[in-house]
Amino acid sequence: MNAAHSLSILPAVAEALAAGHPVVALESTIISHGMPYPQNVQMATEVEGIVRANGATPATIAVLDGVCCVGLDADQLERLGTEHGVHKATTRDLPWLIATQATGATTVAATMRIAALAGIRVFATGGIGGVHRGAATTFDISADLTELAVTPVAVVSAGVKSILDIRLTLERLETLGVPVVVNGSDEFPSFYSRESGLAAPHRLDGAAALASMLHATWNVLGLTTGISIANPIPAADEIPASEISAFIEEAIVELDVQHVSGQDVTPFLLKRIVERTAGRSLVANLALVRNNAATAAAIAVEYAKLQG
Ligand code: PSU
Ligand code: MN
Repeated sequence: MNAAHSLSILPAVAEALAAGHPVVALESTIISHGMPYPQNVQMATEVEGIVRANGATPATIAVLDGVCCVGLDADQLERLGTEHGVHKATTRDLPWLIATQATGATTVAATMRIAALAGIRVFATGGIGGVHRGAATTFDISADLTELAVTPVAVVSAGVKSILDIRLTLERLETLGVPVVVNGSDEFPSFYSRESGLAAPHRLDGAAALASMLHATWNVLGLTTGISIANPIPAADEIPASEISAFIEEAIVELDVQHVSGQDVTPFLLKRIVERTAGRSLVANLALVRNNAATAAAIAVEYAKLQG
């Protein structure tokens, strides 16, 4: 086993990277553990189309049979969306997956790491992980935050879901030295909602301004951190925080009752919220992922121009 055999880049992605054309990474935990079938595979396929329509090449990332794949074909997307026993993989799981030739759907953290290996700088997802409510006793803080501290990839998300403690998540990102910026809003968004009650650490409006911040981070200052770009859900698709909060509280209580812990916490909460909102949360989730894919592609296009 050597590095060349453990990293496989889809030809279309490799060509785009070699030519300096814009590429957008996409994660796969959202496919295998974040949404039900068949919406997960439809979403993954549609989102790749949105990235293309906005001028960039999509690269969905996963580990298949021990190979870190950058760019997946239709059969591979279907496999991730349907196969049982696909591991949820954060960065620390990657060595084991490679060593055992296992299959894993990559979280934001693991996707960032593999994207960086391939030379991809922009990544679109739904929501990032963060500091869980009750972290003072559970110590449950997503490895997405520590990865953002060390891996130079810009992650476009709809902010942080209120299954997490948003205030503490922003504190942690500050401590870790991760630039955080909100696209087009003065408030940090909370995934389903444009509001969270917390101010945006910084605000920029539009892809060109955001790309200039990527350039400043890596090319001017030589920082090696990631960047968290929060892109609020479109107003027409949002679910007010007041409507979803009761469902989230109930799902969190259920965690204890059912003794759910560790890496199962986030997938469990996501599934419960979809069930409790009778699918309404899924519609909002799909809308914000589409929006993030379009924004990320536009940023990748602008950033590529700055590298010319
Ligand atoms: N939040 C969502 N949807 C998701 C996830 C988070 O709204 O699908 C996934 C992402 O892959 C994220 C991961 O990186 O959950 C975080 O898991 P954990 O909390 O175990 O670090
Ligand atoms: Mn966790």
